[in-house]
Amino acid sequence: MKLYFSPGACSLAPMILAEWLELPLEVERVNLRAPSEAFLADNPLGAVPTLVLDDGTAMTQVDAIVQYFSDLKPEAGLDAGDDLMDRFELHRWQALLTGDYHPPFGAWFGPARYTTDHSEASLKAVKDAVEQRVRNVTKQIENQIGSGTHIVLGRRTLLDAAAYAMLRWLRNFEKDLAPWPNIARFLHAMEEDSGVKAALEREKTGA
Ligand SMILES: N[C@@H](CCC(=O)N[C@@H](CS)C(=O)NCC(=O)O)C(=O)O
Repeated sequence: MKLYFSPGACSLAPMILAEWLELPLEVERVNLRAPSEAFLADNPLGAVPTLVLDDGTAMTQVDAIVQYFSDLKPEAGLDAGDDLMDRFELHRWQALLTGDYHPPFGAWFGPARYTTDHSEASLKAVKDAVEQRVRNVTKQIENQIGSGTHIVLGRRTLLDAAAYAMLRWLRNFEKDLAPWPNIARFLHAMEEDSGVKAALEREKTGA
């Protein structure tokens, strides 16, 4: 199977999962500003991650893809398991990350998509507004991590990979992450992980 990715994007989440689960995964770097026809045929929204199975089936949406990877090897225990409340917790934080956290970053990186006035002042106004929103949601994640190094259940889950891919974007606002010491500890712990290191290397080399 092949994953379309872009360096620095949320496509890092399934790349980390593939390392943790030792899944055979080809990767192909895409230019999000000038997506190829072949890529758009697999994902008309031109977004990463996009996964293409060996039979040609195209799969999109980061939550669905990381869940798919985790389900390929349930014995690795990267999902919530059967406990009802554990499942609720994992899905709740997954929804917060992709529903509340990721979208304002999309607007911060590409403000022109969110206003019809493309003057410098208007684009700056969009970025300023979404930065405030990012900071508010970030506080929730900072409290959730608490004194630990995981997002939910006090152990490594697929959500650590998804959260890492998104939380590293905070360095655009505060390089030293000083306002968020728990998130800084989480990112540091992830960056010490051999699977994360390998995924980051693949992002760099595209191989
Ligand atoms: N809802 C999608 C969002 C994916 C998304 O927006 N990915 C970003 C990179 S982090 C992207 O490809 N942006 C390019 C674009 O939207 O044109 C998902 O969860 O996979």
